[in-house]
Amino acid sequence: MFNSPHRRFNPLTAEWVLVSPHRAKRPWQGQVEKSLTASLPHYDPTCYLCPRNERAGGVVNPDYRETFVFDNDFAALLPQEEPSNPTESGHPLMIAVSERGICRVVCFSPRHDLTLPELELYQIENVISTWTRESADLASKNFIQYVQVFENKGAAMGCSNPHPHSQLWSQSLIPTEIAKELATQTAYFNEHGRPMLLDYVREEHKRKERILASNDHFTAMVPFWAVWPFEVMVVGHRPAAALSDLNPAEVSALADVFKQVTTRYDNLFEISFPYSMGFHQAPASPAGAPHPEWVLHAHFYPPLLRSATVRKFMVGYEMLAMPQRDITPETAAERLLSLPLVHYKQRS
Ligand code: H2U
Ligand code: ZN
Repeated sequence: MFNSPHRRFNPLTAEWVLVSPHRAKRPWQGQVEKSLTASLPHYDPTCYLCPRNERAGGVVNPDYRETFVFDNDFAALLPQEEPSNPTESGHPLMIAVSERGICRVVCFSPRHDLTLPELELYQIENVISTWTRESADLASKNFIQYVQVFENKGAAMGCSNPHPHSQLWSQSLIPTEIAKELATQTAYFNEHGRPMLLDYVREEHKRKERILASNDHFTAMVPFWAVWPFEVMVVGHRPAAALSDLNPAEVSALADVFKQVTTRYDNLFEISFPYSMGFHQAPASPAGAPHPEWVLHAHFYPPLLRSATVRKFMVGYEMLAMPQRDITPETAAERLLSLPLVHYKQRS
């Protein structure tokens, strides 16, 4: 079945992906080009994220030594009390509702040149703890329903600055992707009495075809229903609604899995591998509401397909009909697993 066109179901979004493995018979025969990655300085005097430098709004960054958090100077959402244009409902086909929120930026470290896989484990733990602290702070605001932690990495993903950083956007609406995952996980839990993602991880461990990294508390795999060629999902081993539910051992375990996944990513084409990565936490509101259906997880969506310069475009059929992929998730996992766990820059 898996050598001919078929579709796979994503139970988290209740959407299908078309898989066309026969089109990928020759996927890695083409030349693998290495893009020349300019080596970055430890400190860049023109970078608005480096310590001691001035940002766009005129604020000067502190001489920070670990992570650094600030409110986004060009935030997509604002915490305004009184919306200047309240709900517009003159016609049911033209609905606009004002939206409140808070956006923050999190720098991983003072170093302009060190991405996640190049950081020490304790530094990755520190980044996760910063995401946790900031998520909890934003979730505690009465008008916030959801906190999205994400990293846009690389120019290919529209990242505006190579200084390793991530963002938190929090808002008063449960966003589209979260609403889908809440509905599917709730329905599964009501039907089976178990969280969907725990059943899924158990099945992946039985099959051992798509797992990339695993320890006591987290598993990373190319999901059965992956859309992006080298998509990865990192899933916890127990129900957890939010990053703030993790204990110190789980934070270390998560850092370990993140380091393994991002190292393999960089080693694939020996470049700093671009992606959009983000955590899916349960809605933050109503505060304290139990979420036995929710298993904390992260999605990595990398755009590259065949080389450092050949990317997968979500165009044509994908835009107009449904997502499609050529290489199977199993082939992608096999390829990532064949790579060393030592970062290419650290190999002599
Ligand atoms: P991305 O490169 O992932 O888009 O993130 C950079 C963010 O940093 C972006 O959202 C913000 C932009 O609004 N920013 C500031 O807050 N201050 C600045 O001085 C420049 C950029
Ligand atoms: Zn910098």
